[in-house]
Amino acid sequence: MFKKILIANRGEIALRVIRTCKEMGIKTVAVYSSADADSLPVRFADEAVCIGPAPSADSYLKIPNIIAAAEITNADAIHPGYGFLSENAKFSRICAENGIKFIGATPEQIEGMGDKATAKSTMIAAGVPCVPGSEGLLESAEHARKTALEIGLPVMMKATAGGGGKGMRVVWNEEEALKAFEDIQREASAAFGNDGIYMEKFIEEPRHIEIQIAGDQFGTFCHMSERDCSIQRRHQKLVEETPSPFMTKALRKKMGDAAIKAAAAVNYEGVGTVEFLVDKHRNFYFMEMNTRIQVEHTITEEVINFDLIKEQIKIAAGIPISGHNYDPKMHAIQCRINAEDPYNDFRPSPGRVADYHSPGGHGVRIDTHVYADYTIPPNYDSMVSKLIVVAQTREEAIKKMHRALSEYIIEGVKTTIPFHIQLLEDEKFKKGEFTTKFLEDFEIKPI
Ligand code: MV4
Repeated sequence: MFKKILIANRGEIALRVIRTCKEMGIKTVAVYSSADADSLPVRFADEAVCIGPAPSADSYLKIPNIIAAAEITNADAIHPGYGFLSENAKFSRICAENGIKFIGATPEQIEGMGDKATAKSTMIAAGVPCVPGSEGLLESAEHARKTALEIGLPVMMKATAGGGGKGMRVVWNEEEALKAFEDIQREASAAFGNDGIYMEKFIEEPRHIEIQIAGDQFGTFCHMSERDCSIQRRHQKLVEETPSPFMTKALRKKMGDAAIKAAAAVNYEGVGTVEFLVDKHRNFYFMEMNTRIQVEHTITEEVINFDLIKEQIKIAAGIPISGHNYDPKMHAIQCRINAEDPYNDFRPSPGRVADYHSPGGHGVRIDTHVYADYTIPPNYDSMVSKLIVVAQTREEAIKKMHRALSEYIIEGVKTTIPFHIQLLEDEKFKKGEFTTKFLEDFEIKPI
């Protein structure tokens, strides 16, 4: 087992990883920017190293500084959390070259999954269901127009280097296909330095359902149930739950098997997530594979009573997986509490948290790095905390979450708490009737 892990991240996920390391008897090194000198990960880690000034590009993304911190402290592994360098092939490679175990995917896996058209070809070859579409990349605007007619309108055009909603367009007619090709090509070459574009049938009003998987160095895999992440706004998830209210036992088995096929096709080692689009007929299609721990891993932990960070560290150390395929008996929901103003287009609201009181009680979990008098810096994402509840049924989980939100006191910054309270009171949401389009039509009532 590792003796000392450096956590190349900040905020709640840095704290989350430190907690599991402590329980496993592994020493920890926090790295921090000058904006995070007073943060809880710095206080709770065994050692802490400043890696630069506030901007991420000069600190949490600065590979030489992080590697130097690992060498100075003699860390034998690096946990990258989510975001920042967690899916950076170059960082994964440099860690390996310096004899430091990167707790994440290999450079080859990150590159293979990062190029969406390549990832899709790999999945088709492995027998994972994908949205019908172009074979490989489109060569020209005219090729795009012809392919759109062959596939059948509407279609979606996507930059192969995109993902998470960047570089994509819905196309409803031939003229739009011509224009979308030119537009995406220009945008993608500026944004990603890669102008490859592919096309697929547009799935209208899908659900976003993802499967948590784990695989070890011995080629054993398991799927650990799903998460429904359809409640998103501009590709930012706000609420996640498991099980999905749309799931059936038969669909879970089919999607779980497909997720394992996807992971096995790239010899995946570690914990990961396979994202699917699910249409109203319960057809499902591979979308992306995430080779990192995700923000919403918490709800899976609650329903299967299992520490996914511990599993991640154990797999990286060469220990066989201890998870298995699950049909969860409990229901968990996570609300992302962001320092954003839901009455003002979710505008970021960083600043000093003047007062802070978090809810508690049976079945309530909070993952946060925030405390009273903490100042949320403007340099990073605006997440304040993750509020997670677990209960026997979805109905009880919704009631518990509503109760917990009503106890939550965060003063000095605007938060998404009022949004969450109203969402939980929505009749359609309560019935589990929602797709990725739900928040487009959801209007928050004035106070
Ligand atoms: C789609 C789609 C409909 N049809 N592909 C958005 C993020 C990127 N990973 C893929 N996305 C989509 N791909 C086809 N063929 C609709 C979306 C989509 C979406 C997917 C998941 C969650 C929220 C979404 C919001 C808008 C569009």
